[in-house]
Amino acid sequence: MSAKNNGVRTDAKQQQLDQYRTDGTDQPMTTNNGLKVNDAGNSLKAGIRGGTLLEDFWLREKINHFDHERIPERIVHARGSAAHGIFELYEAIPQFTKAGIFNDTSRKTPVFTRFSTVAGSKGSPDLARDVRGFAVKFYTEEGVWDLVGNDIPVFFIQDAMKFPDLIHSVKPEPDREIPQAQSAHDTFYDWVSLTPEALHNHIWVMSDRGIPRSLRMMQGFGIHTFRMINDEGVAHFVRFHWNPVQGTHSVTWDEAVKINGADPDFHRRDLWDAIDAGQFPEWELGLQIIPEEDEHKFDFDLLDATKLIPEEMVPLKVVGKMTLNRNPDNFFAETEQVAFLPTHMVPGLDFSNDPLLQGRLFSYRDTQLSRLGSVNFEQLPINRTLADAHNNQRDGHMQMSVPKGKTAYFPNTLGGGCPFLTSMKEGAFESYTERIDGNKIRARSESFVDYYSQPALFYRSLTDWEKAHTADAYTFELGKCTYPHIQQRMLYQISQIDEALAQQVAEGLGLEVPDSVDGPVNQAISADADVEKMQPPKKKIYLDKSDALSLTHRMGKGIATRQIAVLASDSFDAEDFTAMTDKLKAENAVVKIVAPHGGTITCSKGHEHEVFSGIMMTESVLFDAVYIPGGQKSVDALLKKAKYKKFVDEAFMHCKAIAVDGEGVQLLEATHVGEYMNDDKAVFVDGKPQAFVDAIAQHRNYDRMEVAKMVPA
Ligand code: HDE
Repeated sequence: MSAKNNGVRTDAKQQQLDQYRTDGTDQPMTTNNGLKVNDAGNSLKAGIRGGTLLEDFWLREKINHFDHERIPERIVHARGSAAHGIFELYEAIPQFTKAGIFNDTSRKTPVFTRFSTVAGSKGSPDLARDVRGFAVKFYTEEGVWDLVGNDIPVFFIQDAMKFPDLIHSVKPEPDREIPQAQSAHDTFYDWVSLTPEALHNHIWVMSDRGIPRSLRMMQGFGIHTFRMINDEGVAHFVRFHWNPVQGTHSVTWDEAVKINGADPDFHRRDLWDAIDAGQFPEWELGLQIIPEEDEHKFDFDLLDATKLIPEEMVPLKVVGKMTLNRNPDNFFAETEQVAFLPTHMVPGLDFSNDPLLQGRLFSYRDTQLSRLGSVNFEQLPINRTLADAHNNQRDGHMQMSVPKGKTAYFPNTLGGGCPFLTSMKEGAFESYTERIDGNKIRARSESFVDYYSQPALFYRSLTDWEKAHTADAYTFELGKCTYPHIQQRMLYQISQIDEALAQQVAEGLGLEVPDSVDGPVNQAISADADVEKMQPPKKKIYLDKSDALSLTHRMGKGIATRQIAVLASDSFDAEDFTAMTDKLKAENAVVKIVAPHGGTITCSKGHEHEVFSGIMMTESVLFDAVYIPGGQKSVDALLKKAKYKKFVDEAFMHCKAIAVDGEGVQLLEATHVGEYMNDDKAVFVDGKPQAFVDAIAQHRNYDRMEVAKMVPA
């Protein structure tokens, strides 16, 4: 029983799980039946040029297995990447919860975390403008706890009933099956413009948050309000936040579009490479804890998943840290077969009545049955609990355990009353005893009817460059819509968030912002709804700004894992190069030489240096910053290839840090950067390694944004 095994260390348990990892090194090839085989390339034939024999069980097993290699991809979140790691607790919080994971600071709880995009298929590019999934499986000693969240703190809808409509509208349109992994099309905006509850999540996606620099540089949120319950049965509401130690950063839309072509696996590769290099990504877990009695003290409903709780109103209590430190051994067995379920809960935590969460509690087990094909999916190695599991569930496809004994029912005497029941004091899961007093009703609470206050708060909290990117994104997306009535209705909805924003977008589209729309602003909730009551009231301003919402306040620490392109050719100046790259490497940045050709180049001291990529095989958008060492011969070679100028211009246009030493400045002078380099706080002539490092740590110099628009890259 799990209660008895709670003392077992997870490391030993982890080894138990690892027995399922196989390794063919030094092993003979066999059939699935274990027969050694001597040929992997020829079928069994009647004569050397004759027909293939049905008898060839080895051929049939191999082809038959291949024919069945795919399982249905996830309906949403199909494209994903994952890693193993641990969660460590800084401080026990027994006053809030009895959950073991939040009480024992000596534990290193294993985790498996999968990041994903929502809309695209499994093979879609990583830099789609989208919400990102952020799902964490904690293998706790009391059982698996899945915190299945996103990188944006609010969701599109308030009630599970609308989820299929949301997803059908954003997925490729069903007649032509286009566009792939894009929200920029008619059906999506038809739906959003009629569903103002979606506007808050939507403005986050239109902001830089929709195109993260790295999966390692995203926040994560449980979104819903959950409950924590302590030993005395006292409950607190809680919201979960993951904050990346490396800061929260994004790319620009122009980069996103180009990265999708240059390296569609950019995020997946970045996560893998960082872990492979020992630069383990870390997130701190913060809790917003609210006493039950404060449930109604806010200007919004805590059960509404389209509302965030500003950190200025309920500060985060940081309680622990997740470190991802091991890449999966096998994508399919782990990342594809992992099954997250919001119903995977542990004692001391519980759900709230958020109607979106309540719907999810049904959906995920259901979806696993169709994806993984068996009720026994929790027995797959990646899904197994570290706590022992015993019950009277039996049989089904692919039963992997061999239950012993005569009894598969309860109560029994023939099985000695086992598996036996455990009391709550002994660690059994306990649902919070919540008093419910109400009518059975299919309706939306009026406390959910406020659609513009929080998108407006979000927009007000952005800096000018974030606002400008957001306006550009709306313009791009609506520009892809072909029905003027959808564009107009959307413009009206945006104007309710912020008039100036709507004007800007309208200008880009060559349209006017309408003063009103035909019919109710909020439609299609229910034919019997009191439509008047469901129309948005006046915007509330309970906070002027929330700094926590702007990326400028989420810079993080250092430049570890930042990709620095060194543009150089033979005879580059070894001294400049060494001074700069030693500094960058000391900060754990990744230095990559981009030369006119692959292979190696030789520096002024005659040493050979490995080239990361020839200039024609890479793009500036794949790097965070650019360095050009001196050396006349080297710079002359760079000046002969137009792609180098494009590389530098693009880095400048994307507001990245650029440093040059000695003759390297000639390349800048040959580009548009030359015109502006003396006034730019992130362009450094004559090295200045420390200043360069500091500028990279600031991610981008967005003060340059207006100037950069003049660069035709
Ligand atoms: Fe999901 N969601 N979802 N979702 N979701 C799935 O489950 C669903 C929602 C989220 O890496 C599916 O195993 C419904 C909110 C993530 O494997 C499916 C509703 C949040 C992942 C499903 C929601 C999420 C999923 C598809 C409305 C953030 C990927 C495959 C009631 C808090 C997990 C699967 C992974 C996956 C249904 C709303 C996050 C179909 C019905 C809100 C991160 O079951």
